Amino acid sequence: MAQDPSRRKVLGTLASGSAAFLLASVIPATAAQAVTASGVSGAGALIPAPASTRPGRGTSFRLSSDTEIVAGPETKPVADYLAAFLASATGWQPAVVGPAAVSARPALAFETDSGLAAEAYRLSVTGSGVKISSAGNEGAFRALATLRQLLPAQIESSKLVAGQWTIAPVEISDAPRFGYRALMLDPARRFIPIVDIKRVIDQMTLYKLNVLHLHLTDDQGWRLAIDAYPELTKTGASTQSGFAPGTVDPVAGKGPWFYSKQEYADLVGYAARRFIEIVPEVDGPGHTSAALASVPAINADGKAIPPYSGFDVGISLVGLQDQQRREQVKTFLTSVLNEVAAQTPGRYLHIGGDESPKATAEQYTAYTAIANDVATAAGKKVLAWHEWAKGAPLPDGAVMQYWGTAPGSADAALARQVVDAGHQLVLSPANCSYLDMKYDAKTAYGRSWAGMINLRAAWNWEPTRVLGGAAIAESAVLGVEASLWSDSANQFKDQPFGPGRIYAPARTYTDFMLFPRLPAIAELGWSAKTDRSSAASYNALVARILEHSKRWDAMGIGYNKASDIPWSSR
Ligand code: TNX
Repeated sequence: MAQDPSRRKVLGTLASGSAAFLLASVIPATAAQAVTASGVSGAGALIPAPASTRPGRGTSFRLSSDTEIVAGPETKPVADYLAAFLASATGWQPAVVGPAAVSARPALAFETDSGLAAEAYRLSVTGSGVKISSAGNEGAFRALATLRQLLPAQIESSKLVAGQWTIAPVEISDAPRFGYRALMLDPARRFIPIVDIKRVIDQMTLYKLNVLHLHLTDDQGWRLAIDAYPELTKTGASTQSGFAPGTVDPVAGKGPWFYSKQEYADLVGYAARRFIEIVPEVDGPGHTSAALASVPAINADGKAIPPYSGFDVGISLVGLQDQQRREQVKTFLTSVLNEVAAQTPGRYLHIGGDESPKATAEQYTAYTAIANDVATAAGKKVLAWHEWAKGAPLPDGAVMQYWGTAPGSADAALARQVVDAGHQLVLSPANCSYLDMKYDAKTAYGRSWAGMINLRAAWNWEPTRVLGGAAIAESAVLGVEASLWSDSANQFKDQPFGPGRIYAPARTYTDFMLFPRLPAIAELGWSAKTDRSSAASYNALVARILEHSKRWDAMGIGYNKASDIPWSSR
């Protein structure tokens, strides 16, 4: 690939961002040496750090073959989930019993406290039992992430382990800073089989993430079945970045590569049982080659284009030059967004809007007006990349996702206007949370147009300050997102996966790019605002990450042993 249009664009329009760019890409040469491997464990190693932790008194809790899980009907689903989770590594299937049936033995008990917010919980560990208090299942499920991390790392193993399952006494009281803590995956560019998305969802649960944003459509592929347009998942799904029609994906086999309605519904349910909301994205008016190859009527000249399997961005635009074309686009979007909305229990439809250099301002406004109306009529709130705010007036409750890199830039000013108009932002500044960026110059995959993002850069940013100038209000931030794009998922030079393999399997790429950085961003979304710039706070994070890497080993996660982290000292 000779050109990198997104990089050109960023350097062109966000030139004033060089300071932030440098900030994110400079890795102190001494970072590895600076970290003293003061081992942390148990409550001291929790990620995200809880709001409050107090050492408990007395003896440790010990899980044994006859430990029961106590739960009323309100939290039975999460109690059952816990029983199944514990069974894999311990080989014991704890009985889930109602509060009336409690024996004298130390138990894992759920209790309801309707005074707590939905995701908040208290967790108390003593020798006589573990008690989890929450308003309902959601808070109980977040507490499970903490409970898992308090148990030895081997509890994550899917195979039987002869372990000593004890937890030191502790009192934790916890609630999230932001309600939207997201990861974005990009199956449009590099297809991700459903089993691998579920695997990522399971990884997300350990870090209390609660939104999975799926970038389902782009130039290189359309991945969700739409009954009204079967061609979208024939022609439109016959490509990936680097996979022309008819080529074979070493993991996913021959195309077309897409999710049937049944598979998507199954995925949505799988996520929902883990209290993760799916936010589907249908991108436009640019990033639409796959749709343009499948639906002639939405092309400016009424003719389908050939399917696209390259690596560029900013190359496509639906026909918007006159009223007649706009009607065609509206017909298309109405069917598509209604079908997607009908399959999406969540609140939001993400309707894209990024990188549409081929659209005039007037055409862009026309598209955003159509999509806003259709999404709203389908009963969903609009989520879109921040450029969307340049278009038609935003509907009530619309949320803009800021991906700029430069505090004080025109993009940041646009995001600030959005806030001033009373809308919230999801923050995914590309130089901090675009996890398709390399960690450092040695990283085998990924890109660097927004800088390199090592663990420190992924963690050391403050959501209310990314626009530059005065901090925006806490209430203007819906949350944060780590975005793992895949348009260049194949771009590694050293081919670490054996002779002839050019494309990493999707799960190899997600494991490597998400770990260790995703837990750091999850902490930004959940934990209280704090100064993350000091060496001491960063060293403490590294100590926790080192401890967590044992857990990733038990989970079979192929994380990146980035060279600025002293893995050997764990
Ligand atoms: C920009 S920022 C994009 C994506 C690319 C990504 C690569 C934004 C909303 N769009 O189309 O995949 O850069 O880093």
